[in-house]
Amino acid sequence: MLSAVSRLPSLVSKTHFSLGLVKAATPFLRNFATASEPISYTLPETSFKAYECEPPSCNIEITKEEVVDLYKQMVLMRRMETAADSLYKNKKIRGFCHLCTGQEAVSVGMESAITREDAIITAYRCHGYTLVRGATPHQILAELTGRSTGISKGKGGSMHMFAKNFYGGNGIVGAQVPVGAGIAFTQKYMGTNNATFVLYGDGAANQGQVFEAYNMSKLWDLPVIYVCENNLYGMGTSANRSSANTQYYTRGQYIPGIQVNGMDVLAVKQACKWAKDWTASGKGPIVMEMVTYRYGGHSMSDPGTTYRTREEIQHMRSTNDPITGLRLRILDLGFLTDTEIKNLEKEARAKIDEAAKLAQEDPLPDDSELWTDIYQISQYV
Ligand SMILES: Cc1ncc(C[n+]2csc(CCOP(=O)(O)OP(=O)(O)O)c2C)c(N)n1
Ligand SMILES: [Mg+2]
Repeated sequence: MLSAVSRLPSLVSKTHFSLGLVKAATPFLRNFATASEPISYTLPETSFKAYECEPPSCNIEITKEEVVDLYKQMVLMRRMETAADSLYKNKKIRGFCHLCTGQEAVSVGMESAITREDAIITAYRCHGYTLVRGATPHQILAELTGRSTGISKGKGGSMHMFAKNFYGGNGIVGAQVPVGAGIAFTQKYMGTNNATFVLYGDGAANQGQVFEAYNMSKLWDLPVIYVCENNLYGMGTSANRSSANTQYYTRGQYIPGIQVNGMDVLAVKQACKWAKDWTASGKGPIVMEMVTYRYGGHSMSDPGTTYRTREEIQHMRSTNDPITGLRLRILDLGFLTDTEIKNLEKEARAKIDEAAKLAQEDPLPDDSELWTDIYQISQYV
């Protein structure tokens, strides 16, 4: 009888990284002096692939403080999405709801590499980005439950969340890509030396407007990083059925690109730092493919198991999970003990339980809110 792994679709076994990623590639380094003192660490060689450029270095500096913080953020995000899942199933959240469970390392790693003056724009799978851009779990869960305390005053819902220098939360597949190029144009025009990270999926990657945005941004050498979150599926269609070339990092043709292990938060951080330096040095756009995986269905109305096997999902969880991977590293490096990690997880659970409780008690938006935030009443829009 075939093992579960050998029955996986070839795309998954070819595209994804093995459990090797979670094993520390450097010897044990337990003698760090303080939580904020950096130590040298080597990422697995398979972390990056490059197209028409040199890949980022696998040698990085990390501190205990930073690694533990990344872990806490990913755990908090996963808990928040788990709470959203159960609120939805209890009919406290209505309408669309797209969870990012499994993809936490991308948003958390990205935010840790940039500043709040850099911009991010994404599609509808946006709860995680809203969290890393500074919204509280309470504001996000209140938005999902349609409360006036939500980040969009309860009027946006799952797909329409915003924060400072976070331009959404966009429901039309691919539409955020040229908008992101426009934000980068503004950054260049204003001479701010910031960059824009534009996220889109493997499904969106085939749209014409993506290539139009590539073209304009290369002509003007805009500080834009096109980040394809390749979670292997666009709704129920696998990437190899929708894309003639699934090496998304090569699809900028005249724009260099890198492929990144999007299940490894440290690799994501290193890649985003590298990409920001690239744009800051005036070399123009870069394409980045984050190889990742969503555990849940496309949205809450999709069980997510009709177009892929349960074995595949289980395999990804047990060999590539971003949280388990970082937990193993933390233990390996002697940064925290098992009990300390369990305590962090308990704290995250308590924070989210409290946020979910508050969100459900908060008031609905007032009827008068129907008429606000529709038009910008000013001379300059
Ligand atoms: C212009 C447009 N076409 C179709 C849809 C319906 N739709 C919503 S999500 C989606 C799949 C997109 O997949 P992908 O870009 O891989 O993103 P993921 O959901 O995997 O994050 C489709 C076809 C839409 N919202 N907008
Ligand atoms: Mg996808």
